[in-house]
Amino acid sequence: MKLDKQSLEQHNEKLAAKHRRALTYVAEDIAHAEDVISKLERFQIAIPSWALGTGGTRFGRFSGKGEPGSLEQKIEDVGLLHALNRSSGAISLHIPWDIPQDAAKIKTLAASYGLVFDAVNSNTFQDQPGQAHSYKFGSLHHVDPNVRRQAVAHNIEVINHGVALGSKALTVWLADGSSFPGQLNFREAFQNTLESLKEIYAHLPEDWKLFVEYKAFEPFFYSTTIGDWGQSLLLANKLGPQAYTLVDLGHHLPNANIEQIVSLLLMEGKLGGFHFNDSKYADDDLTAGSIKPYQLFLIFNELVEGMDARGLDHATGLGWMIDASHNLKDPLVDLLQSVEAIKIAYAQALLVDRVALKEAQRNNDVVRAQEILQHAFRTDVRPLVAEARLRQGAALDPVGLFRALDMRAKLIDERGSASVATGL
Ligand code: AFD
Ligand code: MN
Ligand code: MN
Repeated sequence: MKLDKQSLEQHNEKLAAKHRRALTYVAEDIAHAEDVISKLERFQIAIPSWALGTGGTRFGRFSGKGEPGSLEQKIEDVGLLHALNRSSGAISLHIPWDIPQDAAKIKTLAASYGLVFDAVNSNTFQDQPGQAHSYKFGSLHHVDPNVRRQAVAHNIEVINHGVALGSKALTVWLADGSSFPGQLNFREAFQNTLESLKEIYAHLPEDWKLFVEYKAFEPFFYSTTIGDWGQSLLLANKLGPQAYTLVDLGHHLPNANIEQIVSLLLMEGKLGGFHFNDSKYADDDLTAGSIKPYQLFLIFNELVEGMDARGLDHATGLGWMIDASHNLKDPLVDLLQSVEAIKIAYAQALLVDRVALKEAQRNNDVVRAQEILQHAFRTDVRPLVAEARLRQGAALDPVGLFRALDMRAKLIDERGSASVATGL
C-alpha cells in the first residue's frame, strides 16, 4: 500500500495555517531556527524489521492483524512510515527472520520507497530447525568450540547477506549468560566471546562497523557475558577500530545514568549506535520518550555536545535505530510516535545554549546550568519538527493522516487478519 499524493497534500493544506502560526511563534525566539530545521530534515532513524508485527510477552501474543507476512511487506510498511514522516529512510534486518531470496530484487524494492539497509542483526539466541548445535547454554561464549564455530559461521553468513543489500554494519546482541552462581567461569566465558568475535571481525568488509550490544540481564538472570558498557567497550577496544559499543536504552540496570555513559563512550570514539526505546522497569521496549522524555533529552544533549566536540555529523556519525516491541498499540503508529519523540529530543538538544552552559559550569553556577537545560527542554519544538517534515514532502501530522486514511484497515484488507510477522 502506498500513500497517495493527493491525500497527503489535502492533509497538509488543512493544517497549514495553524502550523504557520505555531512555527512563527516558536521560531521568533530561536536565532538559528533555520539551522535546526535543516538538521532535523537530514536526521533519519532506522526501523527494525522485527518491530512491525505485534510483539508478545512471555505470557502471550495478541496479534494486531494485517501484519507484514514477508520481507517485501515489511519493506512496504517501512516505506509507508517513511512516506508519512520522511524520517525513517532505513530498515534493519534480523537474520534468519528476514533472509532475502533475491537480494538485488529486495534492494530495488527498498529503493523504490527511498529506503536503504541499516545494520544487519544476527540471531544466536534461538535455535533454528535443523541446526546441529543448541544455543541453550549460549553461543559465542559457549564451553563447546563446536557451538562457538556454528555461531561464528552464522554471523559471517549475516555479514554476507548485509553486503548483498548494501548494509554497512553488523549488530551482535548475545543472550549468553548464566542463571545460577557457579554455572559459568566468567573469565573463560569472556575470553571465548572475544575469540569468537575476533573471527567475525576478521570477516568484516573494510567500510563496515561491528556494533557490540550489551544488556544487564534477561534471558539469564545471574550474569550476562556482555552485561554492561564496560564489558562491551573492553571487547570493542580489543577487537580494533571497526568495533564499537551499541547503547540500547532498555539494557541498563534501573536508574543508570545513560547520558554519562554516552558522553564517555563518545570521548573514547567508541560509541557506534543506538537502539531507542523507553522503559519503566527493565527492557520494556516501550515507545521512545513515552516514560522518561527528560532522560531522552539529556541523552541527546550529550550526543550533540559530544558529536560536535569530535566533529561528527549528527545524521551519519552514529547508527540511529529504534528497537521496540508493541503489544498494545498498532506497531506502525507506535513507530511514528517513537520517531517523533526522538526528533523532538534532538531538536531540544540543538536549542541548548552551549556557550552559556559552559560559562555556568566554569562558575559552578548550578542554578543557571539547570535553567539552561530546562529552558531548552520546555520549549515546544514540535512546529520545528513538523516544518522539517513538511519541507521533505511528508505529512504535518503523520499519526493523524494514518488514522484519517484508515491505513490499518486497508492493510488488513490486503493481507488478511491472520497474517503474522516473523520475529519474537
Ligand atoms: C534484544 C536486543 C537486540 C536484539 C533484539 C531481538 O535488544 O537488539 O536484536 O532484542 O529482538 O532485546
Ligand atoms: Mn537492542
Ligand atoms: Mn532489548
